Formats: sequence, C-alpha cells, structure tokens
Amino acid sequence: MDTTLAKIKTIKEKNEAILQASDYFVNADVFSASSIASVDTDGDNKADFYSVTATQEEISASEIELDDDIDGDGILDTEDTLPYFNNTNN
Ligand SMILES: [Ca+2]
Ligand SMILES: [Ca+2]
Repeated sequence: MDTTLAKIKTIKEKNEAILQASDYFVNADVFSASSIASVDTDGDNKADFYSVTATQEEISASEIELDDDIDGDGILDTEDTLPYFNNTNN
C-alpha cells in the first residue's frame, strides 16, 4: 500500500503527524470574515464543523455550509473510514 499513512512507520513519526494536524486545526482561519467556522480541509468553501461558540442564529444567518465530505475524496463522512484523509491526492 503506497499511501501517506503507510509512510508513518514509527511512534515518533505518528506523533509528529498528530502534532501537524493539531497545529492545522488550531491555526486555521479559512473563513476569516466569520467567527462561526475556521477549518475547510478540502478547500471547497464548506466548513468541516462550526465553532462550539457559534449560536444557531449565527449559523442560520451565515452562508457557510457544513461539508458532508470533509476530505473531498467523494466518500461521504458517514461512510468514510478516514474522513480526514483523502487517499486520492498522493
Ligand atoms: Ca470543505
Ligand atoms: Ca470523504
């Protein structure tokens, strides 16, 4: 299997990958004009999730939609065993 995940061989490499993912989520600000969402993993202008501080009124007033395929690989999150890993972009 020739995938990015297969390249992670050691605990150190796994921990570094987790750290990189954590940094991405903490520092993402894709929807800079809004405070209700900040992460869009596949870049399709649909948010991975809404902020825990976002109210339903703010979400309803916003044009930001939730993404049902976070990694953009064509497999819906409800079916995707790795919803944050697009295995088609190697
Ligand atoms: Ca998206
Ligand atoms: Ca997917």
